[in-house]
Amino acid sequence: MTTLKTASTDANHYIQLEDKYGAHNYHPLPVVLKRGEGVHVYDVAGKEYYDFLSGYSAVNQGHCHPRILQALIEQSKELTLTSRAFYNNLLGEYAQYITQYFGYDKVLPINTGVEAVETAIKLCRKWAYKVKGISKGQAKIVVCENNFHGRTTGVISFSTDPTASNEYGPYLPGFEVIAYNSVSALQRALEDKNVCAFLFEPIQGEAGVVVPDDGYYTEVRKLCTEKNVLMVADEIQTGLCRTGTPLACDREHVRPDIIILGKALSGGMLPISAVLADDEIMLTIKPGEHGSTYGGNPLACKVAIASLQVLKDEHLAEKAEELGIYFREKINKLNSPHIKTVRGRGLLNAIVIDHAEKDAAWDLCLEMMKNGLLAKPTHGDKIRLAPPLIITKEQIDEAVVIIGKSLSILT
Ligand code: IF1
Repeated sequence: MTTLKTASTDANHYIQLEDKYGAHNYHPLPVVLKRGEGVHVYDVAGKEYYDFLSGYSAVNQGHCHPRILQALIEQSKELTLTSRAFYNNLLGEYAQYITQYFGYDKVLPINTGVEAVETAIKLCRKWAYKVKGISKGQAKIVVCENNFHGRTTGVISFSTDPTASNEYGPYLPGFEVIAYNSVSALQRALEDKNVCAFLFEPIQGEAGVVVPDDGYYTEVRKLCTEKNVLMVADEIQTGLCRTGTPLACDREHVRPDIIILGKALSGGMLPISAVLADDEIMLTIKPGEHGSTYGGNPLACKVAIASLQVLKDEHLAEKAEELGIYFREKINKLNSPHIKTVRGRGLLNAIVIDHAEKDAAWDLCLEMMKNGLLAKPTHGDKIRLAPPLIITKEQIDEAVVIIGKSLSILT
């Protein structure tokens, strides 16, 4: 009988356990976290850190937000899972709340972000055949270079990142890759009558927080409308106030045909994702044609309502917009020769490191960790900097001091 060792303050104990018994599908920073509260996380030795990754934008509301936690605790004592074989007293209320919150007819509740992306792909194909009238099996979806939409074999089939897709073939057909932020490339792609949808990230997160030109969403909307092609916004990372507006597409007052949400929809409590669309699209899937064991479970419904209420009641979109501008100004004022640029919208930002040493970004993250701030490089020379949206101006000041101090290791 294996006995769980008593809690240790020795980080190596936990790192070695994970190394021995866990798959090696990540390369984490050497820090072992035990507690989170608001913008801070604490390691097993009790050291405090600013969390500038926020669970990849899943804890926009801050770690263990009391109001979301209360919803989780209360509902977990009542009923956590019914499956969709039966109705429950929360799914209808949640569906009404979230559809009115974002202004769509219906929601399809699911669990992880990539499941929601897969669901959106299935909806686009159903709509292609049953509404647009594309020949069965011929529907095409246009996607962008350097996309990241999750890691199922279907979704990595249209990834352009070899690390995410190599040696996972054979791949799902029916996708065309075009340049991101290129209206002309989209225009050309939509000449193909078999195209049913354009799936894109309003800001490319994994690619290193790549922000498209102002007006891109407006142009995409116009082209998709003209060509009767569904505009599908993956707002899993950019949505829920992260980029300074409730949805990133709100910045241009553009309404996609399908919105995909995840991550902060639960405030980091458990996997909750959702696909929002109007009836013409959503009702192309009939009973029994799609589903999931946990999709729409009452615990997720309760937690998601609380998570959405917190975003609104605490004005987190406005805060992200104001503090994002402040943060980028403060980073620029560091005038570091090793920061090529800082870019982003709201509190989804990244710095691009300029240094001959290829591991410079990683080394900087290790130094920031020592100085009490956690962030991680993406694609080599970019470091995503995305704290919970509840951060204060004073805490940003402290964080920028840590970043500035840590940059000194890059001689
Ligand atoms: C990892 C980052 C990556 C996403 C968008 C769908 C999904 C994600 C725009 C899938 C997930 C996570 C996954 C995580 C690292 C992180 C990430 F950009 F957020 F940093 F990878 F690009 N659409 N993003 O960002 O959602 O199934 O994970 O719930 O896989 O390493 P999921």
